[in-house]
Amino acid sequence: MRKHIVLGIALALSSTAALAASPTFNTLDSDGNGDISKDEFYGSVSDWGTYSDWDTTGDGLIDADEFGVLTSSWDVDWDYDPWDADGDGYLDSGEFYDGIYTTYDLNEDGHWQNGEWDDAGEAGLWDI
Ligand SMILES: [Ca+2]
Ligand SMILES: [Ca+2]
Ligand SMILES: [Ca+2]
Ligand SMILES: [Ca+2]
Repeated sequence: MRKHIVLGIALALSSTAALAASPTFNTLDSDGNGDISKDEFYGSVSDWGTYSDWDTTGDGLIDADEFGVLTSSWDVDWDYDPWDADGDGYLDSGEFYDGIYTTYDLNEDGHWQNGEWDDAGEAGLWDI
């Protein structure tokens, strides 16, 4: 019983710290295996509000205009169409994070290694 309470407090503290600080490679690599899987990325990145930051209309979707603002702000040259996997003209959060993840998975092995993470950070996705 006592163990459970202590563990609960430790988890609460660590998740608060993760939210307050800039995300780091180690924060995202929750299983500590040296790369960031898609699940690890999805699990943490949604807490930072990145998607909602770019959804300026607040409809829960990123349209081509919002995407255009993002790419010019980050100074990147990304095509909207391949990101919109189901072709409905909007990016839902899954398509958005998939697009980011795939863009920076340079060796296309389905995992982010440290260098790939750095590249995404330098593009302005997070402060490093
Ligand atoms: Ca990992
Ligand atoms: Ca929107
Ligand atoms: Ca879509
Ligand atoms: Ca990779």
